[in-house]
Amino acid sequence: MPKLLKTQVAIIGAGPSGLLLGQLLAKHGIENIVVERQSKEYVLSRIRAGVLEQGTVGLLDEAGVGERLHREGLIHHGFDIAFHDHHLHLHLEQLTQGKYVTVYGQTEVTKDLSDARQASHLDTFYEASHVQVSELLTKKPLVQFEQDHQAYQIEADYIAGCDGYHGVCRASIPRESIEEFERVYPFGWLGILSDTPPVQEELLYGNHPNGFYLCSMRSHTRSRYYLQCSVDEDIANWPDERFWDQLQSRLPSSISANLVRGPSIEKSIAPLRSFVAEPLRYGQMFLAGDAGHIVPPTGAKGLNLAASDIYYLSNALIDFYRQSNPKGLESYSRTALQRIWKAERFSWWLTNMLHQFPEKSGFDQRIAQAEFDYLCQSELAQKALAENYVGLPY
Ligand code: RFL
Ligand code: PHB
Repeated sequence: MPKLLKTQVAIIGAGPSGLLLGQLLAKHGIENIVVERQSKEYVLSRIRAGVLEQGTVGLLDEAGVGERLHREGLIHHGFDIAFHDHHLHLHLEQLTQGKYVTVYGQTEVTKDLSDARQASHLDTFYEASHVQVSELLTKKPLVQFEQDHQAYQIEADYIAGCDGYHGVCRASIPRESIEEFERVYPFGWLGILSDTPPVQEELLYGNHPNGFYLCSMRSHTRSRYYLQCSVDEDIANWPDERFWDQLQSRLPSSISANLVRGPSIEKSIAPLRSFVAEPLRYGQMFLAGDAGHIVPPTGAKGLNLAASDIYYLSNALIDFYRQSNPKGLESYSRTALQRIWKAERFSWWLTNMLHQFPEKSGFDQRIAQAEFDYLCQSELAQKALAENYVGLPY
């Protein structure tokens, strides 16, 4: 017999979307249960995003988890783009009237949220198997799962599908009730993390004839680097020395001498895709974060979009429970999608300018070069890039 549980909002997924939603709802006295397929250790070991918009930081503050972020996060007032050997500095503060980004790993964001959830004794089921959502068009949607050979059934008012791109929530929506838009890129990012000082103080995105590269960081002593690689690349072919040699050869000559090599403490390949599902609601279930959309990481928008979805969804649920006002829930999908598509456009555009496309003609390469030249010469073009990079308003 399944154990029967009741809650107001059942949240599927304990990534940043699910945990942030749970925390914001709990602050307003709204009951929620989180169900996660993986173990807590696995979730907390994933290395992903690194750049937070001010809106994301504000939400984390509101959720009560901003203390360590403000202590350890690095404020970045700008970043660089290199195109072959040409170099452009984007001064975010000047271009956006005072805005900036914070470099603080998604791993740390997830840890802070997870610690706060544990401290508040909120129900969280890790290592849940056979997770299913059903009765979505009724007033009492259900979540069923197993944990430690015990079956559970949660009866909720709403389900929040925060279970990422490969989750069960979007997959449970009948095909005729959802439309999907997708672009898959013919390359991936090979990333390494190493306990070495970053090659420079701010981030550097570069396009080199051998492919894209990104120099990022987690702290003054921990670097995160990425190289464009082919989608079917075998990571076994990338011993550390090959990675460092390749990165060094792609860096502008003025910078490459500063590269400090060291053993990698993590190495992984991520495919790149643009994807949006519409609408982000099916009956009593809402999709948020990567469950509803994916951007290539070039614009650092994935985690930040997840946060803006949660901003709209948490406020909609709070209005519903506190003031019986369903308007936010009714408009959630439309409102969130407007911001999502703008971030999709930006990430697609930056990806196109900064990567080598194997199938692209000489014409396309000249266009990418012209895009970069225009950016170097036009303050208006730089302002548009900076405005998107620091995050469009909610
Ligand atoms: P997540 O983080 O994928 O979490 C979903 C959770 O749901 C669980 N799950 C299930 N749980 C229960 N039942 C099921 N059937 C389930 N199926 C899945 C999963 O185990 C997981 O724990 O989605 P969420 O919370 O929406 O968060 C999205 C972000 O993780 C993602 O957008 C970012 O990491 C993207 N991203 C970046 N975003 C930025 O804003 N700035 C960046 O600098 C940035 N860099 C990146 C990135 C993503 C990358 N990769 C690996 C794709 C760099 C990389 C390399
Ligand atoms: C990262 O530090 O992992 C990172 C930074 C900027 C991006 C993508 C990833 O655009």
